[in-house]
Amino acid sequence: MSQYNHTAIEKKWRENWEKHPINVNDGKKEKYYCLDMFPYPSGSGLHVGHWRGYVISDVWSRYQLLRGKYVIHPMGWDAFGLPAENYAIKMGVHPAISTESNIKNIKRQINEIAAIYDWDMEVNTTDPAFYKWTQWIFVQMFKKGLAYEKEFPINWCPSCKTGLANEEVVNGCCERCGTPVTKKNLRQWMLKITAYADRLLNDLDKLDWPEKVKKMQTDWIGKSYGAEVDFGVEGRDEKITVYTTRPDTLYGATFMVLAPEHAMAKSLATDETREAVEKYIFDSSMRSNVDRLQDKEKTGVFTGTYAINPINGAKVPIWLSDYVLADYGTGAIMCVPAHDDRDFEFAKKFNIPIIQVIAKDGKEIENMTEAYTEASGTMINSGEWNGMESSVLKKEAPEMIEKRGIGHKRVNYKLRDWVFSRQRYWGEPIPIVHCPKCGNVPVPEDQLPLKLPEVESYQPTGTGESPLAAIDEWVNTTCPCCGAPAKRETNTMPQWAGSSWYFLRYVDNKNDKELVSREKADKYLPVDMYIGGVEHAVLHLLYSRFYTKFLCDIGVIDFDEPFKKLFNQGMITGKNGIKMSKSKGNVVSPDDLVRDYGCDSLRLYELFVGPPELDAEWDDRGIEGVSRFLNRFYNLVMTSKDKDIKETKEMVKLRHKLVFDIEQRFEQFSLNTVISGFMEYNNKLIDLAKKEGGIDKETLKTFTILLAPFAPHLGEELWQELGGTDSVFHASWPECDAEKMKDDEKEVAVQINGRVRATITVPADISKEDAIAAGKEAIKDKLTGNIVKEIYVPGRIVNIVMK
Ligand code: ANZ
Ligand code: ZN
Repeated sequence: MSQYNHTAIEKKWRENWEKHPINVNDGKKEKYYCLDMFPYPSGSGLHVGHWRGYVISDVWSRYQLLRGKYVIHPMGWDAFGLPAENYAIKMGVHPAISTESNIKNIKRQINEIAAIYDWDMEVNTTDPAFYKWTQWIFVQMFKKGLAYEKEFPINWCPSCKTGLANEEVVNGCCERCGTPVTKKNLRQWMLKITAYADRLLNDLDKLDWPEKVKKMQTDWIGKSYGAEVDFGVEGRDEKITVYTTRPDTLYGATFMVLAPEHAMAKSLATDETREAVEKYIFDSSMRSNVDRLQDKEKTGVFTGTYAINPINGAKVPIWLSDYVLADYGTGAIMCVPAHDDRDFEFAKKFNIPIIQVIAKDGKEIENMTEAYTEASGTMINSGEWNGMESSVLKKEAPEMIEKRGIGHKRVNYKLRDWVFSRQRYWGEPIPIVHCPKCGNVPVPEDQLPLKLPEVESYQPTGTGESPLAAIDEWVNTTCPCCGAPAKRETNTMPQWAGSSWYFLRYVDNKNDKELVSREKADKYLPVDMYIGGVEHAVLHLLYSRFYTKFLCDIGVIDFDEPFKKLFNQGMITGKNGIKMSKSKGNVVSPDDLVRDYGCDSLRLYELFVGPPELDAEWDDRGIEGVSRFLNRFYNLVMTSKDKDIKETKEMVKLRHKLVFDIEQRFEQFSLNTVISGFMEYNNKLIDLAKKEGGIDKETLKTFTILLAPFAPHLGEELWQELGGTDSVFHASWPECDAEKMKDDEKEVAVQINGRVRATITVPADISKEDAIAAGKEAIKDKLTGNIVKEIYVPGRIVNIVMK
């Protein structure tokens, strides 16, 4: 068996594609936009794990090409952010310089994949011609009141020395560096993403996305229905409003808890409790959210004051505890220990009465050992509500409470406005001027981009100001409105700013008048298929949806969801599922594998390692198998092509079955089984070739087309060997004919005791059991006696012997 020369073949076709591009927009074809999540150009380059996503998207793109589409398949760079800046701090090199050299290197590596990226569409978020529009969007949001300033305690990473959005805090730690996040009072720019909460939630229904990701966004938005209930305060005129999603349990509220930050917390203290209350408030303010959330033991302090439950006039003690969050609901809750876990734990610890108001299994429990948290069961101990079903009451109670004048219906969201400023250098400057007379004035649009100035020190100040604050010439400016001396905003945008809209820019990346022309947007957008890792489920993917909706609202584009379909690929890990990283020394570079086996083999192997949506452990050795398959197919074609083999029924049948199987698996995105399918059919064809002296051209051509998206170089080469004059990607995707897939059939006589009673048609290769069963079915009304023997003469007779 001869070895195909992958080096020569791959070189030949790369050069050919350079000269004759295969993905051309003739203005007539339907567009298909297949997008990769664009990479951050890090210094360490690509490993085999990065390859996988790019191979998946390229295979899918080439498949669409064969389906007759014009494929939009762009690539770009998400290049602002901390790593480049940290590198600058360490090496004293301007981030733009290290970014540029990283891009060069990664681009070279990406080109090794032989993907059909259209580099004419390339974008780079740090290019002023690009971030002009990132700033422009901010200005539009500012004008619509969606970008605003606010001073409040934000998440602060003491190591990155910057504020963070809620989405960037994972289990209480900085998403980037893992340092526990603390709070810091800072003036911030905020984006009012909450104004879009309902649309972001409801429109998830429109999307062909993995359910898992939709659920994560749903939970993140966290819409809940309930009521605000007003509790009076004993001996005072004030009242305290709580938010509850379980107003049905109102009779069971035996205490109340306020967040230590609640405006009334301090004032509720009495002379006896003041010291303890103030200490508790102070201690909580010193604790980071991580500590507060990870608390094993509930802590709290009694204020000495009582509230009045408005439903029954019961006197309930008011406590402070940091398990109640200041910025959710009203920052105060009514506590129902019988039906809420946290309240139960708290009540047990501080000996507060527990009143069950929903029967569990029809009973009142004598000694509760845990809360009964389900909203199902009959109401008890609940006055006029007794006997009602709790799930019904849960829905009706808000209205009842409203009618009684003790509260009102209320919908709440977990989603918070987006903290949009960062106290760092390497980001888009926020285009705002602070004027003592005019207030915040946006930089006029014709002065955008507002370019990032050169600085001497990239070091964050740690005081909550960005390094830009140290450049007087930059900070001091004049007001665009009144001309008075004014100061520039010194914060920059978060790393997510550019990636929230970059996909719109690819299709019109050189337009200096508009973000994207409406004509091009209508023609080429939105994205049909978006491929990337699942780690972006609530950050990038939520922000992008928000930006798209906003740009739709102001008429820039005419659609309000950016990504119709989403595919999350799994990660490639080293041995034992360990993430590939330089520090672990388990990074596998694609370079050697490409050299030894060729790009096509590595492309196939990247997909063969397992279902594309699942993580997979990398093992170099497996690439031998796919490489052997490609060689065997190559040899089959080379030995058959000049023999002019006439197609047999068997060949036709295999051909149609092949198309059917491959297409079905393709459409289900089961790319690993497409490849195992190729291997199976190749073996069948090789067996058949032994019998028939070779395989007919039509079958070989069909196989070659199907294989081409996976192994594009070899696909082109074999297509040419089989007489193709144009690119294989200009052939059309083969059709399969169900009729031709059918196995041959035979007529079989069905006899009883040797006398023919019926004839049936069965597949030629039917098994004995199936033939007999089919025969018996055909004569079932005549099978009256005891069957003593069943005989099948293959392809001819079923004989049932009866007594
Ligand atoms: C009484 C009650 C009884 C509650 C019961 C639950 C179960 P979601 O679904 O997340 O919106 N809550 C309200 N504000 C809070 C805050 N700022 N910090 C901590 N907890 C808060 O949860 C709403 C429920 O969480 C509310 O309903 C309230 O407790 C609590 F058997 O009120 B519930
Ligand atoms: Zn002014």
